[in-house]
Amino acid sequence: MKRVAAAMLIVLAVPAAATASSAGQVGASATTVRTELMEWMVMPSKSRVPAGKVTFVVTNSGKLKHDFVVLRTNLAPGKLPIVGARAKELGRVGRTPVFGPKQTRKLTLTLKAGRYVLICNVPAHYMAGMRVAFRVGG
Ligand SMILES: [Cu+2]
Repeated sequence: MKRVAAAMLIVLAVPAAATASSAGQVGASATTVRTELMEWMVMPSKSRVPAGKVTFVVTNSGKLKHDFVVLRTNLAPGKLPIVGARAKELGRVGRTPVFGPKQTRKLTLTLKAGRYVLICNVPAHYMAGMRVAFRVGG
């Protein structure tokens, strides 16, 4: 929350015209999105970031093993096709390995503007609710 508040103050301090031009800028430094995984949720600290480098710092706050998959898709989070007990990873741009409780994995990706869905794709976890919409740019 502290980081969000600081970012809002910066935005407020910059004149409107400058804000508009900086919105299209592909940042030299990565935007950090802290993300928690648990049964049965994927909870990013931000739901929207500028296009460019994004570092997901993903913590497993649950009791089971999870993974974290980033998909670029216009489909709604709950509408991905299912194959067996997993979501079909259409438009996948990155993923972590499966990792255990209380562990953290970092995933740095260069993301284009568009709609994304963040999921855990351990069998049955996507269907149980481990999915969320995410937006880049625009
Ligand atoms: Cu999971």
